[in-house]
Amino acid sequence: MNVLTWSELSAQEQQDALRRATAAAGPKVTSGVIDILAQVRTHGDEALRELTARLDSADVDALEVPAADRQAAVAALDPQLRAAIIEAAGRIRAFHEAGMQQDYAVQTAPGVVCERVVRPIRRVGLYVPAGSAPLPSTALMLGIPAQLAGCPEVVLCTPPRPDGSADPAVLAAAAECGIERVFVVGGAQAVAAMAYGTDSVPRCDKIFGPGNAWVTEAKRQVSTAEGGPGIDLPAGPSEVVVVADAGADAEFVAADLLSQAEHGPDSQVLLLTESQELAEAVAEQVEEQVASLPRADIARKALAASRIILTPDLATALEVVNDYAPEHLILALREPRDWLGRVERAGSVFLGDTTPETLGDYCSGTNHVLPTAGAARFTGGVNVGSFQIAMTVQQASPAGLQEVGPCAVTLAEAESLHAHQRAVTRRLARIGAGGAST
Ligand code: HSO
Ligand code: ZN
Repeated sequence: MNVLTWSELSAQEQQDALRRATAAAGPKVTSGVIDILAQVRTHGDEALRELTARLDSADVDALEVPAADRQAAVAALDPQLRAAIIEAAGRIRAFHEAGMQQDYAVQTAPGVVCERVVRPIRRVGLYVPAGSAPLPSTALMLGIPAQLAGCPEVVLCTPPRPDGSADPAVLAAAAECGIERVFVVGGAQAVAAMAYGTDSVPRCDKIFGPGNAWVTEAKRQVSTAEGGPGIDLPAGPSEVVVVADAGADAEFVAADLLSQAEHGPDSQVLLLTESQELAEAVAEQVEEQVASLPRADIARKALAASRIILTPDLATALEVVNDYAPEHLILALREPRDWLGRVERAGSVFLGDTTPETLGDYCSGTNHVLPTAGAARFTGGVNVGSFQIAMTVQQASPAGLQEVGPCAVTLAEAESLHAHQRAVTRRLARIGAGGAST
């Protein structure tokens, strides 16, 4: 890994050091996605089968996995894996449940009550990737909050295996979240199916989930079309920043960096440290550990664009973190909690030497669908609220209208919106005649 000394870099070089490997989708992906969306929109299921044969090399007749197949796959799953899925689901459920938004009501003036009531999104579409490997954990991270939100219809799309079947662990995770509609469709064509609807796949109101550049671009395109579905986040290539002090363990830090580097060649991992000795030890450890990884090729590509940055002190490291706004931040510090207050922008933060990011990816309870590419500047990750609509409600009694109506009349006058004004004054005229009580 490249070692850079922050204080010796010009402003431009500092910016370059933090530049992410991937920016927006290239023209090939953009036009390829336009093409796929159009095919699915016009030819529905027939296009899905054709694209699946061509892009996933799988012949799929029935796009939906029948209930009997889902149950059989779950029953045949390795019991240890099934138990781990159930165990993880329990903690993810507990954490997400505690963070649910509540309804509330405020009397903002005598006789005027304003409320917020939360409603589930009616039909949600979850995308569970299986590019280099199927990700049952992603099915949990999306399915559990959808279930807690009370979404009445949850649709899950995942790419088929070469024999046309869905990955059994993804099916088990889906079953654990009560998902009853699973489709073997992947890539941009899955996003298109959920956005427009086909004979088999229902049209969804919001589409969730990570994916490759094609999936991300498809989500972007369908969500910006008129009447298109909502989307969760641009969940792009994985990122981790580790901030480590001289007391950190180089072996652990290197393992954490590699855990995200192995996701894809465009993953980005950064180490920020004030200790030259630790920087060197981590660089050495990374070299040693990567050699024995089955996904060494992928990790090496990601490492080529990744860096170790020596900062003059930890305070500067935290400033860099806030500029970069990483998806994951590991504070490998002696007193990590003391530094947490300085973190303003990160998707998910991991404190101390015994909290590997892997725990958040799978089973500690937090969500792993998180803002990437700097989106942590303005949003957090997926949560139960992502699957809900927060609706406001209000009721004014006659006395309430008398109380706040004049304020509206003055503001409507200032905006020259006389119909608005009259909607109040005509009522006030009548109430005035009859008198009002709260
Ligand atoms: N770290 C990924 C999520 C994941 N990790 C799934 C393992 N499985 C999100 O950046
Ligand atoms: Zn991961």
